[in-house]
Amino acid sequence: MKKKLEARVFFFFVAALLASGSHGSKQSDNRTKNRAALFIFGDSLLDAGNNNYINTSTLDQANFWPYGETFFNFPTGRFCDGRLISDFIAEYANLPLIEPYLQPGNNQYYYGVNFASAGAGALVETFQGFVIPLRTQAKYFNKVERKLRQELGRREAKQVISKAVYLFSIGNNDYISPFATSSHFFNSFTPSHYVSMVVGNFTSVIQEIYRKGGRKFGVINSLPLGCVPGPRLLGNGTCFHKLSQLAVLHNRTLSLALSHLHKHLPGFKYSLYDLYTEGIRRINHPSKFGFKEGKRACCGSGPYRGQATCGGRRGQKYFELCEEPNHYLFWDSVHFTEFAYKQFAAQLWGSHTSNSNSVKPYTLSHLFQDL
Ligand SMILES: *[C@@H]1O[C@H](CO)[C@@H](O)[C@H](O)[C@H]1NC(C)=O
Ligand SMILES: *[C@@H]1O[C@H](CO)[C@@H](O)[C@H](O)[C@H]1NC(C)=O
Ligand SMILES: *[C@@H]1O[C@H](CO)[C@@H](O)[C@H](O)[C@H]1NC(C)=O
Ligand SMILES: *[C@@H]1O[C@H](CO)[C@@H](O)[C@H](O)[C@H]1NC(C)=O
Ligand SMILES: CC(=O)N[C@H]1CO[C@H](CO)[C@@H](O)[C@@H]1O
Repeated sequence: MKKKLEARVFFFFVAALLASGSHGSKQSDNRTKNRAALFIFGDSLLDAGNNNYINTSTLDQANFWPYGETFFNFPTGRFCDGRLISDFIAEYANLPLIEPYLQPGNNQYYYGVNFASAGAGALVETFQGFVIPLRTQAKYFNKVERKLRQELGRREAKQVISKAVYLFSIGNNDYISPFATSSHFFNSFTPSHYVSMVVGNFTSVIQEIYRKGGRKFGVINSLPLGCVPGPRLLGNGTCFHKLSQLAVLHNRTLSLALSHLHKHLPGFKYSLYDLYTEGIRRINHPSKFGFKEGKRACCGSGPYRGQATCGGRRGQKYFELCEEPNHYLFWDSVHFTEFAYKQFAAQLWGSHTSNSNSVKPYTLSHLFQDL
């Protein structure tokens, strides 16, 4: 177990338990009207602190300084200096911050809830035992759906579910884990078979939510995995090709799978955000997007600050921290800064200033407005 932990130089992340309810349907009436809730699933790109409440390692947690140093002024569990894409989306949609499912006392789901868990993948094998896999996140959603039905009644609950937007970032860890652990699971498959399993498990969760009445899905594809600071170490300063190849294959397969669902499921709508392409653009031309540094992380150690030592709680006390996170594209060995997430969120939302062709076929604001 220890060996396996130490071998994990870099990684990602993600949510869940059910608390009992309090408010009756009368009070919720106005809250659910004319407003779409936001349910969040996936990995560390979207985990707002669920992993604070599971038995895992500090590799999969970010609840210590300097995580959270800019916006929240305390470590919330987000793998970032500040807010994540999902936090900005909630703000644009006039929702409050969407709380982690496992956060004690969090049992109000009218605005949605966050199930994401850092390190999680679509496959249960991915960082097994340390994360909340997507399948378990979906089970927690089923509990939430049942609770909404009990509180609001079948009809109103159904409305909340069908108006809601379901936001996902998943797959990154399924591709990182084979290089970060000594597990041989990955080696039993060809890359394309492996990718089809990842996307297959992902879309089966989407279909399960669709069967419960969910209709509006926001999906963030894989980031350029080989070109982030941690994996760049393995590539001797260039992008780690094997990992980027998996991300590209994932993006193609995912894009086809979603358009297939769109054709075959009545009422199914989605926004697919091409984080891969937008990430590469900023890595290659940081100054065009307001960054001073596109390859080196703000927090960490070693070349590119690619070693996952940010915070000094992961087996090595020494780490470096930049003065101004907003000058950097990357916050730590695999994660972006708040400044970067804000740009991605604006594009995914489709705000007028973002001017992006990287969200298709609908923008997320379109899905939210479509009540
Ligand atoms: C809902 O809103 C209406 C006016 O918008 C108000 O009169 C009513 O009291 C509200 N109901 C609840 C339960 O808050
Ligand atoms: C947490 O996991 C460790 C091993 O990873 C184990 O020794 C410990 O008993 C677990 N604690 C709980 C509360 O489950
Ligand atoms: C889901 O992943 C498992 C491995 O965890 C695999 O055996 C199964 O075939 C996958 N399912 C789909 C629909 O691809
Ligand atoms: C990186 O460089 C070292 C020494 O120059 C070499 O042994 C190693 O094979 C290189 N790795 C890659 C992935 O190119
Ligand atoms: C590099 C690459 O292949 N990017 C693709 C990722 O997937 C999207 C579809 O969402 C394509 O448009 C990109 O070209």
